[in-house]
Amino acid sequence: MITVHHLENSRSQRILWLLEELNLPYELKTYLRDKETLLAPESLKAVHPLGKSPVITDDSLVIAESGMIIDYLVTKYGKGKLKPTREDELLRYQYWLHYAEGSAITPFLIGLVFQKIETAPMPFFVKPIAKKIAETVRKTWINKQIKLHLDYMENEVAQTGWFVGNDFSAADVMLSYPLEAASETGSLKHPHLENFLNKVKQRPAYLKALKRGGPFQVMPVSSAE
Ligand SMILES: N[C@@H](CCC(=O)N[C@@H](CS)C(=O)NCC(=O)O)C(=O)O
Repeated sequence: MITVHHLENSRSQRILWLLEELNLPYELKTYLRDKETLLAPESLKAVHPLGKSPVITDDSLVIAESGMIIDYLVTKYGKGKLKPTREDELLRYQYWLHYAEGSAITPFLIGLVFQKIETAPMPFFVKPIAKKIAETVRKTWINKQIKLHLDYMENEVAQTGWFVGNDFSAADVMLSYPLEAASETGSLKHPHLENFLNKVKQRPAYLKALKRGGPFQVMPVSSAE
């Protein structure tokens, strides 16, 4: 039996969605984030030493990392669904699985760190300095990198409406996360990517996963802020 260790408002939403796309039965164990730090609870470390989500168990197997989990599920249980077989498409599919977590999400995560720096409690005379540093990094690096990646993905998706070939694949599930981050932070001004995101968010499996996993925010904000 597959069990998804699902942290609220997190990347594990993608795993629920994929399981719904494949119509596979699974057990759901939900973990709540700490309200102030937004970190996962210690109990998740009993499943995997890093204590991050997503992580799944499949009987005695423990599998972590979104891309690895997605490829494991599609390869083992997909019966040919959501993964291309043509060699050129398979290479492209693998590329996007790595790219989503290895490249596309990075500037958003760094943006989140600088947002934390700006809003952290500190002596009043330090605040303007912290704000200035955050602003500079945002202007000179973060925003430019986000634009670079979004422009690149816009161009790629413009070809067929999907990231691989003519059909929806598990690579689209992986890439939805950085695109949801872009949409939430207001940086998504790309018609093909917006169209892609609207399309996937209307898929019955996406909606079913939301119902099962609960409301989903990519960039949750601490209640301590
Ligand atoms: N690259 C990993 C990232 C895993 C990760 O950082 N997950 C976040 C949730 S989106 C998490 O567990 N955060 C809570 C924590 O770090 O305590 C993946 O794609 O699975």
